[in-house]
Amino acid sequence: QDMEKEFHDIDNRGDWNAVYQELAEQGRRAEGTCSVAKRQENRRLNRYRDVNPFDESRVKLQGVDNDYINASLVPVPEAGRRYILTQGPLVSTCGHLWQMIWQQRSAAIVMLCCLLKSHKVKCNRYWPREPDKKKLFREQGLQVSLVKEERQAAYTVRTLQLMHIQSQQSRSITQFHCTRWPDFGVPESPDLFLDFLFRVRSSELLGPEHGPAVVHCSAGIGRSGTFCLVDSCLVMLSKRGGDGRVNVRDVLLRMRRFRMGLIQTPGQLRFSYLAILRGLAISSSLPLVLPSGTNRSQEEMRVENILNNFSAVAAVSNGDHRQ
Ligand code: PTR
Ligand code: PTR
Ligand code: PTR
Repeated sequence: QDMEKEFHDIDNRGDWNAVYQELAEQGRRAEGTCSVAKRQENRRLNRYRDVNPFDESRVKLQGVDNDYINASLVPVPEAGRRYILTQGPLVSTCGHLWQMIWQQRSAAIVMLCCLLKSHKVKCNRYWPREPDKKKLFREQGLQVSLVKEERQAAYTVRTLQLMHIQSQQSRSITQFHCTRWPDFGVPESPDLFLDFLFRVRSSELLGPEHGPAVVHCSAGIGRSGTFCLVDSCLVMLSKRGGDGRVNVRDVLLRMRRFRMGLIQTPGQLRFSYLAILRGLAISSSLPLVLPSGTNRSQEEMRVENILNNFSAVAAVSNGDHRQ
């Protein structure tokens, strides 16, 4: 496998820092504008001043005066995946998060951070703690209740019920909460991470018959980017069969066209390779959710456009790289 060789080469050269910095630089050169995120009235809706959705790929709330939420739609067509990456909500944006989940018809939430770290709030709790306590989001006309909670050593799975009050319609939303992954860090081992990833996948909620899964950590870039990169690369490899290849760096750069800063450290990049290699070795025996036929919507054409623009940029920077 090319990827395995690439991994060991970089390891032997002790070069992850340089590889990561170069990728980050290439990513930054291709970044879009974030003018809506930076508007005065939206500043308080961002957890971090320096982590914003691009105008082109931000998810818009519907039917409201201000459609802004710090969330980006990240499609990976080669894997048949679409994710919404978003920040851990603030007290004032929990209702927006649920509104987005309702409107985008998402069925899964992948949460990769804890609520607190060293007494600092990293994400506001947007779900009720106990089954008999419902959380009401009056402004959005939505109500959330906890149906079931299953605790494992490294993650918790919660079944939540999201109700649209006016229509009395309810949907089940599954939240997969990974509880042992510090910001700017990596999970304890690839196997522990894959255990979580395969649990998420076996729910089949990442598939194209549902709205995009909502993936978040605190800023919605470092850990969320790592999760989505590993998931996508593993799907691509399984679709391509035994000796298929995937260029991890290219996949990441493409994803970074839709949300800035995906993967935040050299260690997270190295961990992604490790998890993909390890996942490849064990995935043959596990069910993967394969995408079925895709319908070309207007949105897909838009995505293709963004990617085409990107290819031009990537071609230039890859050229630089080979010299
Ligand atoms: N840099 C953030 C901002 O732009 O508002 C502020 C921030 C504060 C970011 C704390 C991260 C923080 O947590 P930690 O230091 O644990 O990463
Ligand atoms: N956010 C609710 C409202 O807007 O009315 C209030 C609320 C908050 C209700 C939290 C329940 C809550 O659940 P818990 O007590 O478990 O935090
Ligand atoms: N300015 C913040 C900082 O650098 O601390 C932004 C930030 C915070 C970026 C957390 C990434 C973070 O990690 P994650 O995306 O995994 O929550």
